[in-house]
Amino acid sequence: MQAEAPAIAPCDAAELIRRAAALIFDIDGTLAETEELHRQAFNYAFVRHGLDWQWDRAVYKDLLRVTGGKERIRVFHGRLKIAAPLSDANIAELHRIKTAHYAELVETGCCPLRPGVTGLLIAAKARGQRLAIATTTSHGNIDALLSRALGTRWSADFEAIVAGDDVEHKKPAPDVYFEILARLKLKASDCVAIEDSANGLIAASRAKIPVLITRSMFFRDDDFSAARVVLDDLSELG
Ligand code: XBP
Ligand code: MG
Repeated sequence: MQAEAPAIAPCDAAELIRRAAALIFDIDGTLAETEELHRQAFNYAFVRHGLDWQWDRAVYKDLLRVTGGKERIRVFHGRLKIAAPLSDANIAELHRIKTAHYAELVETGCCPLRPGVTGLLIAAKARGQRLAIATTTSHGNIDALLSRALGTRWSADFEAIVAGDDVEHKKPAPDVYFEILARLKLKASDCVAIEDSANGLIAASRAKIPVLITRSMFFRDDDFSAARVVLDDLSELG
């Protein structure tokens, strides 16, 4: 494993956050530990579709190197050399079932925001900082999670929201971050990206945006050496 980012004291981490004109949040793994629910939703969709596929946590952890649920299904299918062909329409239908079930799981309230997230959002708003979302998941999934966690008017606090299918290339490509910078009309150095995975770190770094990592369940041992700060969670910002 490569060396960690030069450890800077949490107070410096808080300073990095405070100094930013805008905070750009990733969703899955960063605001909430949603990947376990995504995994359960994928498995539900496979059963509903009559497939004997079941992704356990170890398989899913490996598949998470592939960003995008539809892309993940295709890569898994490709590895099953003997599998019957799976058309784009089949994958889209599988993903539709998965997304609908994910929303039902989120609606139960079983996936709260991670420690420190709500406090950071409140403090950032009080400081007049601009907030944005740059994610690989879908607008529907963002809305399901944040409506449940922050109320139905959650989007009023986010000036720009860019989801995976809004851009040509998903993370680790920088597309979502370039689109956010364009919409905010800010320089990369004026912002901080808050991420949980190596793919997210690479995407934001390619857009030259400083990155704060909040370690998450499936990506704890990713290489975060390019991050400005690596925290266990956002409650360390104080
Ligand atoms: C994480 C992803 C997404 C989710 C599943 O996105 O890579 O694909 O795993 O959501 P983030 P979809 O950039 O927020 O960490 O099935 O909608 O892709
Ligand atoms: Mg993430």
